[in-house]
Amino acid sequence: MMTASRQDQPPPEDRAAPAQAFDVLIVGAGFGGLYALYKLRGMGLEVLALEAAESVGGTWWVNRYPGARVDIQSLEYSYSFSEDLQQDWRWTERYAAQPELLRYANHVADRFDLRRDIRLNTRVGAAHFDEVARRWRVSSADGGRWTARFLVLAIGPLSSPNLPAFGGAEGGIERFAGQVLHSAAWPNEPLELRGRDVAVIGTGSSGVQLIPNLADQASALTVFQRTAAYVVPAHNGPLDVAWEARIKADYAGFRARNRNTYSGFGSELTPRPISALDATAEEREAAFEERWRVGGLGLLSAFRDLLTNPRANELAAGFVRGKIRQAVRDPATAELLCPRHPIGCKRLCVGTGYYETFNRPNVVLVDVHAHPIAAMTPAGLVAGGREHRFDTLVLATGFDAFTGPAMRIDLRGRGGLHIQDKWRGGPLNYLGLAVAGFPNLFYIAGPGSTSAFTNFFVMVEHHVDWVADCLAWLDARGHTTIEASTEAESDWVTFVNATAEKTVYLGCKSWYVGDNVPGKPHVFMPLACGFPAYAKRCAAVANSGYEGFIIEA
Ligand code: N01
Repeated sequence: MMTASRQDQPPPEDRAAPAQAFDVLIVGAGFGGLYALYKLRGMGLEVLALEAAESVGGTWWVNRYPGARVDIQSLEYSYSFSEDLQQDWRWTERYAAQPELLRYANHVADRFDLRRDIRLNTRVGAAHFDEVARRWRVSSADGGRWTARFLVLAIGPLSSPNLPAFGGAEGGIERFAGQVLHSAAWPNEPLELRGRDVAVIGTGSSGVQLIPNLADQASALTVFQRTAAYVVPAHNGPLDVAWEARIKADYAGFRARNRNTYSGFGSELTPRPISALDATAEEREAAFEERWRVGGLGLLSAFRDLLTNPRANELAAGFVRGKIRQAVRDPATAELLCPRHPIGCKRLCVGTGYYETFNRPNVVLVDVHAHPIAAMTPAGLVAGGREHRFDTLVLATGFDAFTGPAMRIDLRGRGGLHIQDKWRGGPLNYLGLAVAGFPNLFYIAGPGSTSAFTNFFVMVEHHVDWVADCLAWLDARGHTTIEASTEAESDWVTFVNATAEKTVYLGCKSWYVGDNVPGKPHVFMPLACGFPAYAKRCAAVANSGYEGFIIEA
């Protein structure tokens, strides 16, 4: 199992240097951590953000692979908390590429003077709750020590790379003598792939973005596909300035309408309020074609039931398979590229020229579903009884999602309860925000919330605002700790599972259920009720005086 092995740290309290004390420690300076720092510091709290990387930006710092780009339109995938910021910032493209998103993160850090309270190159190794002092004691591998009343994990749901063993000790990745890259740990220095034989393992969102770019550079590209991906066209291009002006004329209204959609974006593309099964074949074709022409994730909202009714879903899936057969010249390759699972069950991919890439003479597709990768060799890998040789191996194998990022920290709550023990059978939490046994800990955009299905900016602004209100409420009443009750946690997990049952998300293997990581429990981890319903529940809990939480004076 790829989940981080437990790396027990020396107890933070035993370290020599005195710990610095804060009101709040934030782990992570990606878009969640930056906003948490801005918001909580603005309340007059002493806050420090600890970031493992050498830069702010989180996912947009580590995922620097060629072709990395957001799949939600930039005017939507951005902060709404500052009217000045959202008016001033000019996106150049409909879907921002990684360098522009990183510039945006840096701009936000500078504009709001956040850097003075961010410590970079600081990987949190341990965080233990001290029950006597009622404080978190936090330490980093480089000897840093801090304490705080509150710990905010802004570590993201997808920040722990998945590194499959490929043949285990006998034929593991270390046997390969060439260069190995992972999409989520891409080198910062320029990389020359021209003239090289390159292989890619993985055809999820990262692979789909990488593959056309690698095919442009490499002399030969071999794509090892275990599961075919549904890929809709991005139709990216320069940002339409007339659209930008229209949105900016009432940005607050646009944001509010987006917050009222299932996914926190796409309010200008509402679902037809009917079942796909109730439309005629011509109406359906026209609806899917229209969404295909627009591009992006909107295909899945062409009808109201594509993600809840398997028969309706199959109609959309069949439409995309038709597009694949049109795009790919070799019929056998086209069939191999046609996914068979429900569309949207794995996260839908948005790409540019993905299927057409397989028409290129330098690109070969290898099926590692029928013939799994048996072993790595010094020159390549063995699958289907033959050796495939290459110079560079690109792993686009995704993430140990949701639980991985927290479980690689030596994170302990009451009585020394370790998060790896607590979450051995899957993530237990309440509202996707709090974990029983871990007082004064909040997880931003983690498991049990709608994070995986919600525009990340909508998610993190909502979570941080909820946490900020909670801290203000506690302080106003002189309370010191807040902690989810085990009953509320158990009810929440039941709700998460019951919601998933009503969707197509259980119809395939995916990172939503941990199936991409060998040995990880098969548990549905995100919440699929849609952002508005989720936000309503969070608000109801706050308005009730934090029902489901144990609060101590
Ligand atoms: O990871 P993935 P990803 N042998 O898990 C394959 C976000 N994101 O990094 O499907 C062979 O989706 C695996 O095969 P299978 C987005 O939310 C967004 O691509 O498990 N193959 C799959 O093909 C996305 O969903 C963007 O059978 C193996 C691939 O590796 C999430 O991040 C861009 C294997 C992993 O796909 C994750 O995307 C990038 C093995 N042992 C990422 N193990 C945007 O566009 C794994 N695979 C914004």
